[in-house]
Amino acid sequence: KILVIGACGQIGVELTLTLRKIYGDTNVVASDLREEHELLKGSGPYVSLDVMNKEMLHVLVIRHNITQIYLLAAILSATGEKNPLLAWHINMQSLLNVLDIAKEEGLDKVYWPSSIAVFGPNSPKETTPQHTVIEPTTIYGISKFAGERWCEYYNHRYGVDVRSLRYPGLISYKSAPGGGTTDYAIEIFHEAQEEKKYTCFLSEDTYLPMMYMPDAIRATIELMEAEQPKISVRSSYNLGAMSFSPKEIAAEIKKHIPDFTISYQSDYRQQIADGWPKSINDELARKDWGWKPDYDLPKMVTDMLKNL
Ligand code: VAH
Repeated sequence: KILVIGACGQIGVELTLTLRKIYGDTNVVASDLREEHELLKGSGPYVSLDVMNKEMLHVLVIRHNITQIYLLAAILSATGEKNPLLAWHINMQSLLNVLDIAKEEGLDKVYWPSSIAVFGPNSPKETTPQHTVIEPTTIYGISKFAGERWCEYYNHRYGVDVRSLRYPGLISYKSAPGGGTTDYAIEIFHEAQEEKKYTCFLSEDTYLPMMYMPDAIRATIELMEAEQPKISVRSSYNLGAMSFSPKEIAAEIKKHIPDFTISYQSDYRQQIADGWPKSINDELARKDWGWKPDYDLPKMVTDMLKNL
């Protein structure tokens, strides 16, 4: 049985629905601190869980015969900078609780997301390599980099089959984003449809690696279903699809909503974005387990506007 922790979040909702489609509704237990998300209601078992409570998590794993855990609960980059010590505590202790229970109970697999936020101003900006200078400057990035080190440690030392992806900014319409720096790329669609205008909190040429949620969910499943010998990275795989700037996504939206206008008002999130890569080299994911993105900017914008 699979346990999804953070099932009501931006990734959690879609991952839970997809896992239920593949493995069967009753085989995927959704959990979150918050009450059950509308889209999950009636689609399978749901439990209220605080992942920081290791004993509660351990009891839940045993009671529900859990054999795999997907840990998606985290404080993201923008929110993290407002409360660094809380973000560090939540992002690290939740992972350590899951890894230690996975070791103790001999779970089959664990999934934990990292992020391109592990890279900092001193990393190469273009086609950022899998192995390079990694000096994150946000607490979120620091916690994700430290988490990668713990994942590799639990794999090499205790044989825990934990797998991870460095997601780019993720864009989706089914559930709200959770306080990230890339959230502008989701807000812009809502504002374009409702107000026909959007004031972007990043400057027009802030070029960032991005991915449409269907691609991110498929990448996660494909990584988790890959045969163990194919996995050569036990920290976290670079994963890419496309890169764009606010100016470029606004122009693409304008093709569908001609009188849409965008203005720019950078805030504290500009500095976070400026420290991140512009594009990612994900050749290892492509070589090891056949990664290939499906959505580019035009295809994503069309699908987002159709579904919003
Ligand atoms: C954030 N959406 O903005 C997340 C992600 C690469 C960005 O990690 O914090």
